[in-house]
Amino acid sequence: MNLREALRIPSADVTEESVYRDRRRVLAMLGAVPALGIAGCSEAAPPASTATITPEQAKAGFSTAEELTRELDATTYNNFYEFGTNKDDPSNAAKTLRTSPWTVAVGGHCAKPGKLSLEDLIKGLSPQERIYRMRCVEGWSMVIPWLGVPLGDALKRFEPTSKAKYVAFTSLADPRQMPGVRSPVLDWPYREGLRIDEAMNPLTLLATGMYGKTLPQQNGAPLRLVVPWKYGFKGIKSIIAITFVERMPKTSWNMSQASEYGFFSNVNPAVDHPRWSQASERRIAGSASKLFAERIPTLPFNGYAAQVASMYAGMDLKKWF
Ligand SMILES: Nc1nc2c(c(=O)[nH]1)N[C@H]1C(S)=C(S)[C@@H](COP(=O)(O)O)O[C@H]1N2
Ligand SMILES: [Mo]
Repeated sequence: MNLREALRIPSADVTEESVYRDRRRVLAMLGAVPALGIAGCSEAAPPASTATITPEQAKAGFSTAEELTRELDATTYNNFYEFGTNKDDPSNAAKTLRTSPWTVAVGGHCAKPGKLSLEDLIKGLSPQERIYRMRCVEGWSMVIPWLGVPLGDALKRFEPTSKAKYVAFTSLADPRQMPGVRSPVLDWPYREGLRIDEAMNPLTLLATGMYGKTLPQQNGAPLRLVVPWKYGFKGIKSIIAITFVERMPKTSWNMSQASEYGFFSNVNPAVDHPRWSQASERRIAGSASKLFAERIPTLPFNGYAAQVASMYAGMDLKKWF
């Protein structure tokens, strides 16, 4: 009998947030080790619970005691335009995305480029749970428990050279599996990028799971980026290529509307989107209804200023929005 059976945890069904919370409490008592949410090792869910955040975790920004978004909301209210532009399109259409085998090409300015399986990309790195706020540029936010590895730990192994000033990311764009890619809503494939120091920041996560389980397709399985101090669109999903580059890479939303979506896109209540205010957000958490969730003030760098503001010292954040 494995741990999952012992705890009578259903493996297939969508677990409600309350069940997840209970399970984490039980696992915390058992002292279970955190596991990456990848196929085959998902039975040991992470031990951390919001009740047991250490002062160190809180200081690092790795966790928060804020109310979690319900798993059902985080997995049915999505932006993943490769599967359509409505919030429920990804959860309805992405189940057919084949996430295994999955290969990631890592190249550009580095000493050890390579094409690796997802398993090899993260092999030997210590899996972590991070409970992060996620603020979408559209004005809503969630609190999501992710599983993954720090991006910097994964990137260091490729030995980026001094020419690696930025990191570019590319999503899969397969029209046979992704119906949205057949429409020119964006210039496919979806592309994103970070400055190298942002990529190496301890908060930046390469996620393979959420809510103690493997990442669902609609949330960017099997591998997506999570950069909690930036608007959600920087968190590129279903990554197939990571490239070390010298110049600021082209990014999908900036290419589509440069006046509305900057390269940096740090969450900033003082810089409004040209078509709406960014001063507050609808927090989708707990039993709050998605469309009428309470508005709360948006914080600079999404509340991670203590951890990241120093990277932007001396920069005009209105100009570099
Ligand atoms: N490839 C790809 N990545 C993407 C998107 C997308 O359309 N395609 N949408 C982005 C946006 S706008 C947001 S807010 C987050 C949403 O992540 P979630 O659905 O897991 O909450 O994914 C981001 N990553
Ligand atoms: Mo977003």
